Amino acid sequence: MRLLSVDLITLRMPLVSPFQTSFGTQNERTPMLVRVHAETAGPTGDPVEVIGWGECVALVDPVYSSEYLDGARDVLTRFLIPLLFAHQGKGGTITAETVAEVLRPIVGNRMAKSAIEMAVLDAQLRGRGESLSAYLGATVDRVPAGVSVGIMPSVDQLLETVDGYLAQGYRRIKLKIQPGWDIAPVAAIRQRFGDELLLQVDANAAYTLRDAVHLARLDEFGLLLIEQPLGEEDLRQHSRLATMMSTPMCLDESIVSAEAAADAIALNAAAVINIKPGRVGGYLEARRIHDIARAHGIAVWCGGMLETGVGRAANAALAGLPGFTLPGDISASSRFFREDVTEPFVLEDGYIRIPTGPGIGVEPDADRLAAMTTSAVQVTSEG
Ligand code: OSB
Ligand code: MG
Repeated sequence: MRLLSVDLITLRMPLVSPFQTSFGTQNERTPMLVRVHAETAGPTGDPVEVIGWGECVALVDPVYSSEYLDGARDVLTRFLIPLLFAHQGKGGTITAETVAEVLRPIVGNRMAKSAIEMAVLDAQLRGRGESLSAYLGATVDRVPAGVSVGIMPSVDQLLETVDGYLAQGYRRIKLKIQPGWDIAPVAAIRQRFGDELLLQVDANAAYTLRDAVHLARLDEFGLLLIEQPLGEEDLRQHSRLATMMSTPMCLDESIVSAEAAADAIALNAAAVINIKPGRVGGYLEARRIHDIARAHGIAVWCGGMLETGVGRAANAALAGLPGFTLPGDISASSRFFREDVTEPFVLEDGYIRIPTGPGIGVEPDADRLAAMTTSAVQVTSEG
């Protein structure tokens, strides 16, 4: 395709309730959408002008990973998008499948890279009228919805919150844990809702290997998995911890690429992998991780980063691939937002329907987008 312009649109969206994890409390989300305007091959091969959308999942502060919103905007504006225009200026064409290779000279910054690759992919698919789910190889038309439940001020409030989600139909509960909020909330949930409930926990790197004996107390509760108890770079230590407890080890923060996934599997550091397209550099790398895990018999599920309908649509498509055998953090828009920038995703019998339209299959509503926008920058070939 021929890139014409790229807009980086930052939004402000209040959360319906504070979301507390071991790394902090979020009261609002400030997603950055990427809007690509391009000329690409239409259904008959003739050029058509299209718009494509991407979403950058970086948080405001570098507390989940090293990337953060202002840094992602900066690297996109000053390095990544100019590299694409430079490639084009030298006669190269831009395709979703080659974006990562063109951007390879810039190290890391995977959330920023993912956002621009996603927008290019959406534009390319919209041009030829193909859905992202068909492109990626999804084999179902809906995915079971799981919900990530933050750390609460009290166990009573937690039970009430989980009760509400189960009443809405959520099919799997993930509890955020941290030292001081782990065994007791899990025990209370099991006691109240029984052993059949699909339950898992996520520590966001809040523990160390010295906590192994304590964490092994979770084993009696029949959890699906424990997600990222140790640090991002602690692959060997996760492997060691996995021998000290029976709850399946799942990695999130540590899986930054297909290479990291291959290492984690080889080291027995992960029995399960949480795949987040933003964290690994895009939907194409996410699919490669799915393929590697599947070839090794490792279960995967699709993580979330409080996405707007834009990212949620694409995550649902990815989660439709056959290796996604566990419910993901793919919830209704209302889990986080009173108002979404797209038509809201809703639960239908505990499932989220995968969009079938061209590209990601959804679009921001122009009025809501304008109302939520706090800043917008445009990058063109003129620089
Ligand atoms: O660790 O999975 C995580 C949200 C922000 C940052 C990290 C994580 C999360 C979630 C998922 O738990 C939230 C969602 O449903 O989008
Ligand atoms: Mg996680």
